[in-house]
Amino acid sequence: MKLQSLRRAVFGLSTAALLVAGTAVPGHAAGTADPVLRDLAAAKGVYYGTAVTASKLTGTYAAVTAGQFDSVTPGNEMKWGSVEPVRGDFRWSGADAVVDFAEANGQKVRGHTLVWHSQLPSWVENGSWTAESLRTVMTDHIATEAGRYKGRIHHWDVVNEAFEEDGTRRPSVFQRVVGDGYIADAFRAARAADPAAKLYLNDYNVEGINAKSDAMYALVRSLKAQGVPIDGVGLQAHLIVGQVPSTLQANIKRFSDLGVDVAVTELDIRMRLPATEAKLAQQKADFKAVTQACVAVARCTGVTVWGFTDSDSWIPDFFPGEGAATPYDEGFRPKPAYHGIAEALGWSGGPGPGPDPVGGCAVTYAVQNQWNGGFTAQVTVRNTGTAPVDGWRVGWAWPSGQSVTQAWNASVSQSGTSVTAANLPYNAVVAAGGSVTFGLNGAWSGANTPPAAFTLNGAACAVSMPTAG
Ligand code: 9MR
Repeated sequence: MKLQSLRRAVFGLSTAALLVAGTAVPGHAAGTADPVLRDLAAAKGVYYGTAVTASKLTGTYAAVTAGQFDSVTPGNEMKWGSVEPVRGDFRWSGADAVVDFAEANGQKVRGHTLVWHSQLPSWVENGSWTAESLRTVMTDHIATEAGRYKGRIHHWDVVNEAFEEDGTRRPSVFQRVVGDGYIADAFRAARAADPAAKLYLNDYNVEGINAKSDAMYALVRSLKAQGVPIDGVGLQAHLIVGQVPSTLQANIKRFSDLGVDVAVTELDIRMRLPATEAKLAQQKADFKAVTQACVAVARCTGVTVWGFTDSDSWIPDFFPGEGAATPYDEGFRPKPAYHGIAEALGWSGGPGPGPDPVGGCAVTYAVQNQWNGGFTAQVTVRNTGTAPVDGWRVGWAWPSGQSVTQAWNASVSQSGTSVTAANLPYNAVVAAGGSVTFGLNGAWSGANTPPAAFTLNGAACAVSMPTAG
């Protein structure tokens, strides 16, 4: 079915991005045998997710998000400050866009986050509240937001970052005004709003066994004893290269032994720039170790990376001089970390030694005819590598909601906005330096923006547009 072929079409997207960017990055072999993380994860009984930025969900960014991951977390779009910056003034478009994208691509959504001291609107932070009035504002917010997405969210981060490093409660406005009980109140409100969602307590620097995770452990035990509906603990995992806590797996295990699920919710592993081969190799081992620790414990449900590409990471802004914290580089090329994740998920076809395979492709996309609601396009794919291609799949994402209605000289399928065109028996082989052309009719409305990016057997192609629009 189509999703499967979409995933096949986008794996390893990055190799030939070197044609576009013009620079090769050492040690990043991304051959056409690159694995699909979401399929590997599913076979291990976990999910593999990424945080996303709603406004970036087009082109290659959308194709990799849909192709590689089976869960998405809106990086910012569901935070209180995003959805209700002014009391009673709701802005759902970003959050809606992420949920719609996920559903179109067969992905789950981690809702992030209902109650947090940060990115909190000033009307909440600075309101003059009594314990009762702030509790009501908080539970109303939960009812509104979790209610809006009822049945469409697999995990909610109900309360985020409730602790200080020494294990005392963070003095957020909720803690100061409502008191210790705000956390139980928040979980009860979330359960009432969306009974199907698994409800998580999420925090950072709680990956290993330490004072902060001890406090979280004690709280979870006490909430469970009181019958408060908590289902899981989120370990954010904003880590530093070479510093994966040695007690990570034991910590996951002790929480799971309390009767809650555990998820790694915001994994990134930063380094001081520039990235070197040695640091990238260590980072590979670190992503692999974190993923393995989750796979090893039955109640660890999955891992989410906090941005899959270095071009969409919070690290350089918050830690000057540091970065390169995600599994794909800024040009969407998989880094060794990506293969480390795949290996932890059971993949054994790692790239061999030596340089990237010589290969590449160049796509010409021409709209030959366009009328109200319809168009005809011709796609020519040139094999710019030095070896013939035997069997091809060309992938792209429509930027403005187009759909394929008919195709010739290729077998075309579409899932959500993502399209895969595969060879027919008579045109499977494309000689080195040769090309293949296929055509399609499509439907459009509003705009008929040409695709910005194409892949050939998972590798990105150079693109030219002789007849845009
Ligand atoms: O990724 C988010 C970034 O775009 C925001 O600027 C930042 C503001 O605090 O929040 C980032 O996400 C945070 C997440 O919501 C909670 N854990 C820490 C993450 C990194 O700051």
